[in-house]
Amino acid sequence: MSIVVSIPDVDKTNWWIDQLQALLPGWTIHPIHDPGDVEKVTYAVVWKPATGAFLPFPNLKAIVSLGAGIDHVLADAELPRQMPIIRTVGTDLTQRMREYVALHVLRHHRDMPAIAANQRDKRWKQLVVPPATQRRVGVMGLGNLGGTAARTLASLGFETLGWSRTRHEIDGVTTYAGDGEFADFLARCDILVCLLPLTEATTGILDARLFARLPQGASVINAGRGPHLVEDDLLAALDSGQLSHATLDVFHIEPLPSEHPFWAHPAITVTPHIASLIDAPTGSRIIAANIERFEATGYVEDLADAERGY
Ligand code: NDP
Ligand code: OXD
Repeated sequence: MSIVVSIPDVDKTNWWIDQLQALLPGWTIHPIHDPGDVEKVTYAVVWKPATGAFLPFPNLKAIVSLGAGIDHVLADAELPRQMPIIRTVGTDLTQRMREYVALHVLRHHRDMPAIAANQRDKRWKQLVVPPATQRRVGVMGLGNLGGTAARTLASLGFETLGWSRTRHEIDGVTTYAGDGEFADFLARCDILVCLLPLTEATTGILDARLFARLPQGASVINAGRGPHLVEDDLLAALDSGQLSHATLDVFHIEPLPSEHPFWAHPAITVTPHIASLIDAPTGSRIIAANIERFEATGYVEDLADAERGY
């Protein structure tokens, strides 16, 4: 019985292999490029696997995504059909994301980019902002991460809204569902947070049409996936003043190329896909438990729905 691990960063691969091996002593764990007996490989733990990465393993039972998103697995055109995909989620991931969302929503709410610019110019200017109770924050995606982020924002006093594909009920959050309620939701978002999975339906969702539906001067935080955003539409909306600021954690190309205009844009904050970055000791505990449970029962709660795309 063996497990292969595939992560683009070699140092990280070794870190994860060591952690997983300590937790799964009955298994042999290999890097995917040196898998040992391919017949024995029954699980693959992966982040952004190469196209065709799973083809050498005829007895694979499941793929484990080293994260909540599975878009990087579904991107493989040669992915074996009907292969179960297990997400790696848990309270550490949701805790980190709620911290990130609270930090950046508060930063936009309290106009910190303008205050920081004033400090650079040694300008003493008291900006008056409304209290959180008069600031409307909308969260796109109300799953593990978006649902927790919305609850956190509501607990900070924000007028909190949430939008998802199917209807959700969350205390203190006004919820909207489906395409039919999308425009009403957007019209009420002074700050918009994207925590959607990347699917056919959500690719390019953060575009000129969406920005035009937000109140003028709104700001946007994208911690979902880079391809949710149409980059030129964002630059145009910032130039025209329709948007005041954007905080972006995820990008079409990661790492963000050094010549990319986002790096130096005064109204864009770039963070390097760290909104909720799971560490190997924590993630390995979740993955080991999921592999053991899947091995024993053929089921885990964190199974993704590949047809749905998340
Ligand atoms: P979940 O699967 O738990 O939740 C996804 C949510 O998005 C659900 O509420 C779902 O609606 C909603 N949704 C999906 N498609 C649509 C649609 N077409 N229209 C409206 N709503 C839709 O995912 P998580 O919360 O665990 O993670 C969300 C994403 O966050 C991940 O896929 C990943 O891309 C990103 N992520 C980013 C990280 C970072 O560090 N930047 C870290 C981890 C994840 P419904 O509930 O009705 O099904
Ligand atoms: C994830 C991520 O999907 O880190 O977990 O982006």
